[in-house]
Amino acid sequence: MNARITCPTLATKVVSAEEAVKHIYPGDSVGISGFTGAGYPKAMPAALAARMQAARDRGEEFRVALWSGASTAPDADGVLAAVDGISSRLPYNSDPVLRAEINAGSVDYLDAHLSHSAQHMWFGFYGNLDIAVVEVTAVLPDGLLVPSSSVGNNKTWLDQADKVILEVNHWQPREFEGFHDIYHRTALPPNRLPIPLTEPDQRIGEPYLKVDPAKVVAVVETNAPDRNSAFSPVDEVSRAIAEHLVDFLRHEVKAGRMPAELLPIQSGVGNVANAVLAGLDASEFTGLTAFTEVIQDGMLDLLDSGTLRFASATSFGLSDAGVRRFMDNINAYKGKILLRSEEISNHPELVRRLGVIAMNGMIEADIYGNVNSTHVMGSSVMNGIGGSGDFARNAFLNFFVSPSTAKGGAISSIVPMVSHVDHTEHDVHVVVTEQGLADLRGLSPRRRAERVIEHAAHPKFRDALTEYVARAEAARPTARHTPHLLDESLSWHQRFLDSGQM
Ligand code: 0RQ
Repeated sequence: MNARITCPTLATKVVSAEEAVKHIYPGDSVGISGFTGAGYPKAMPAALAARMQAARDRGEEFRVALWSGASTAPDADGVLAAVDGISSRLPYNSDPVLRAEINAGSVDYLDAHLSHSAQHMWFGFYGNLDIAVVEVTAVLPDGLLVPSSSVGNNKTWLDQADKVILEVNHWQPREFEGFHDIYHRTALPPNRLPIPLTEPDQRIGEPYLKVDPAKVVAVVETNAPDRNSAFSPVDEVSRAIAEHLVDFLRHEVKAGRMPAELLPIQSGVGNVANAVLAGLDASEFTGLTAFTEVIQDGMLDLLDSGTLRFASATSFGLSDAGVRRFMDNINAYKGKILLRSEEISNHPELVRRLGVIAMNGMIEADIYGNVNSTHVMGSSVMNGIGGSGDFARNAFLNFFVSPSTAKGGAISSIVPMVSHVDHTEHDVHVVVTEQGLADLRGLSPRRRAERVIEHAAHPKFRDALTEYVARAEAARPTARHTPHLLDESLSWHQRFLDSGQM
């Protein structure tokens, strides 16, 4: 028997991807594994895309609703989007082909808080899940599943789907067994109990995923790598952002608001977030923990240097070099990393209890502290809210980071009014750009505006922002709590659309 598939019942179900894909029909809801380019099915998406193309060649429609943990990769979202095979998508996407289809209006995108996606499935808000396609590392004799490089929503998809296709990926290290903590006690209101996690490194579940073998219609073997994109090298701007942020953490420790080893950190996706991790690594901080979503290259650096002693997440988001480094030293990382379901890694109850320090990228912030993480010029989605809302709203302290300008200086990331709101002024604590850091805690809207303009806006746009507030205050003496000129508040965005310059 195959060393990776030692369950007699499931071993009899091994077939080719071309055979397995016959279980997926037009109009199905398909729940796939995958989170930031890790742990997504490697063979089934291409086989499904080929089946869709063949149907299209016969003049038949073949699209599916695609659900995942978060983003996947060109050989999952990408191949399906290329044949226009996705009718709707949740809860997060970063694939450029699919993004273009969403922004062209041909795909319905449900951009959801990641902590909500599993529970909304359980609540029945998304309808029936016809089939789950989940990558695993191995199938054990009793049918237990060793998860692979991400957990995401796999537990929920396996529990809830009518049918299941397993992909056993021989490329994933067999040593993954023991890297996961799967909490199987999901309960629905009014029967929910507290989740018994009080430390980032605590195990509250089991190392395995479970599936009813009767639901498994096929097992497919693969041997293919995860595909994550590489990060841009840390530049001057992101280094300055990281320095402001790390300095502020020092200040908070000195002020007695957090311990010397900080509180558990969460770091979002993107180049700037990765640079912030590099900034922490270069600092004197040591013995930190992470309660986060993604282990990116920067997190491995922190673990290697001892800056970080433990990381809880739901996925790896490593570059090719990062994957090699992890694989070569996998046993040294055992006990320092745990991957959990995203309903646990991002759970508001746990983020609040642990007092997480949340650090996430943004597209833009406004002078009053509202943050847009997802939309360019109000209408085009970039990636999605991901876990940023789960962490930001419930964090002990949150940071939103971005260069103060975009597109070569044509766009100010600090605007009179954000063109889309993901995180409201009530949620946002600290806005950081390369210009400086605006600590908005405990401030009224007008005081926040002063601080954001002075500390975060690019000098080129500062006067115009200050003047905007002054004119707004003068215009309506009885409306000075959050002064706005409604006919002008989004004029910066319109000017960019009209002229290419804010
Ligand atoms: O686009 O590459 O086409 O030029 O946005 O910008 O500066 O490289 O920043 O890689 O850190 O990503 C918010 C997108 C930032 C990310 C975002 C354009 C800019 C460029 C990227 P181009 P940068 P980063 C947990 C947390 C939401 C999800 C989240 C993100 C591109 O952090 O997706 O936080 N966050 N999840 O040119 C127009 C502006 C712009 C702008 C930047 N003001 N106007 N375009 N850009 N600012 C992880 C998960 O949940 C999985």
